[in-house]
Amino acid sequence: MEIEHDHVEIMVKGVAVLGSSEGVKGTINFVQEGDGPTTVTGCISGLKPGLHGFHVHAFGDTTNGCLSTGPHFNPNGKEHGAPEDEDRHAGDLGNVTVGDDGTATFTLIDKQIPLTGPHSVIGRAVVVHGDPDDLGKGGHELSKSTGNAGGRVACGIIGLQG
Ligand SMILES: [Cu+2]
Ligand SMILES: [Zn+2]
Repeated sequence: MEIEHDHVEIMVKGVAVLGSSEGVKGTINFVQEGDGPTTVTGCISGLKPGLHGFHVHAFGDTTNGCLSTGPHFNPNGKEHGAPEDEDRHAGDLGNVTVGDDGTATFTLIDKQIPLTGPHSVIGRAVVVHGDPDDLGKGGHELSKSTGNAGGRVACGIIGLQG
């Protein structure tokens, strides 16, 4: 009897525990099957209600807090944009929506943040901002680089999860 191995896909998981000097807490989970898209699920608390920019930044370095995580992860040299845009940083995951209770629970699926290969986001960082990401369309001088999303209120290094 022959066993088919063609459709066996390896599942890789990552997790980031958010740290913050401003009382924000949260956990972000990442799952990718084979070379499919990555599913991100998150639960964050302690934020002001409304939209908050949410990105993968280039470095998993928090020696100087969230500042040392560098710019948005951008291996293809693009401009800042919305998750659905062709021209976007790989790390541009848009906004998370925080309710009146200060918490956000969300799931998003994205093709530009793999957990394996040369553009893997393992070892990089997720960052939550104080203000909404304008998705490159705000006309501000920072719109095309950061979405003018304000300060970095929480971040966490994306590590491999078993
Ligand atoms: Cu950011
Ligand atoms: Zn960006």
